[in-house]
Amino acid sequence: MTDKQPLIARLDASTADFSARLDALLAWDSVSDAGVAEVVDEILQAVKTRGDAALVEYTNRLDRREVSSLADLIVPESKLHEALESLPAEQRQALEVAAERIRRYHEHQRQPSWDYTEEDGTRLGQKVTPMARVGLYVPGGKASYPSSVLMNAIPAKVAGVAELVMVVPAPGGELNAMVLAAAAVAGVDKVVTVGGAQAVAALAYGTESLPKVDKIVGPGNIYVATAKRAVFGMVDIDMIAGPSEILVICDGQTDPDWIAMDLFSQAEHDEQAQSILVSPDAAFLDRVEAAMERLLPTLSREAIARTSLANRGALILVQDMDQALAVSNRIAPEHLELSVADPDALLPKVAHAGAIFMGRYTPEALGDYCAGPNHVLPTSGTARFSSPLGVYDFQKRSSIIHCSAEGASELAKTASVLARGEALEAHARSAEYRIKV
Ligand code: HSO
Ligand code: ZN
Repeated sequence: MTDKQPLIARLDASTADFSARLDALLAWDSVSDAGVAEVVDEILQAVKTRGDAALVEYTNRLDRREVSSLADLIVPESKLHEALESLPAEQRQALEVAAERIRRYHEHQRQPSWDYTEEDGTRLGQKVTPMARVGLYVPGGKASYPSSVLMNAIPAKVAGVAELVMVVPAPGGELNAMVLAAAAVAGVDKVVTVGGAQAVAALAYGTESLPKVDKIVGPGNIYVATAKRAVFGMVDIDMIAGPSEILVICDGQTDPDWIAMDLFSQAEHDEQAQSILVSPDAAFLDRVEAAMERLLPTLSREAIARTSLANRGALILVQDMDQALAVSNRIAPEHLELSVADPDALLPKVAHAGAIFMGRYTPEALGDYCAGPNHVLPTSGTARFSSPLGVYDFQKRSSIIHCSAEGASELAKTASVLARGEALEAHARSAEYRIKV
């Protein structure tokens, strides 16, 4: 026996301490920090009052740039197309295939306007309108993913957003060519190389050179998340994403190497990511653990994955599939893989999950890149009440009411009674004028 720390925790759902251990595993450090909030407030205030000048100062200071005006931070459209053309053919083609599939999927999500006419001729309905301007934040550091550019930008464009402005920090002037190429493929209208809270401020308030947007989407570090929270209400925001998670339910019949790699695909994202396997087959959990031991050292991001698995990973033994689903529903995972022979039999019992990957041939990685559905999903149990990013997040609704003379006369009687009950005289009389005598 060695006293080496295990690679991943083992839990048994039938033991008395299971619930407490699961709760401990699900806890994570959320983004809120008084020091950060103070810095962010100062930046928001500066950009709000001094616009372009403040944006240029912060960008020069924080991103090691030496530009003299905001114009220098705007990436010309020709650069986006150059970036696309400079990619190896294979990468360019993969981006285009992924973009096409994401677009096709999201086209199904468009919500149409609708109306109906009542017998008296009164027409009621709902008019759906895209947001006019949206800002997309793309991080500059380790999580600068071209796939996330596609996943955020394409639904906005499918919704009909006229102006999609992408902000991305360029530390030392360096930009990721594949991120720019993804922006070109997705139809982003403008790219500005600013990042951090200052970029969020510019999008929310507008500056002399940059238009104010209606909604800000996209992931970012704690400064970006704090800034998004602060401007929410003045503009809409998407969600404040927590660490990424995967939960795999397996009947024990899938190749353990496949399951090990599916768990790693989440764990390699960051140290706080969470990978959980649930199975009724104890011997299978042993086989997966052995596969993990063997395969982990072959990963380029071994250190990150190892930390994530040690801190937040788990192999959970359950009695049967019903218990597996109960555990999964309690966690409400961002990604749920049903690695079983008949996933359709389990699907009706899944109450909460951001995305559901059906069967042994549907690893999360295919959904992360190119299956079609969005990879921006509710994390940290928020799948209990929220949904994947979609076209509907970039559309809003207006109610339509068109009364006929006859319809108004009838409705006014009801309105008048309610208005007088609320002691609102003008409301009552406004309605009563429409009553036919
Ligand atoms: N799994 C991430 C998305 C992603 N994976 C981007 C690879 N690139 C969201 O949970
Ligand atoms: Zn991923």
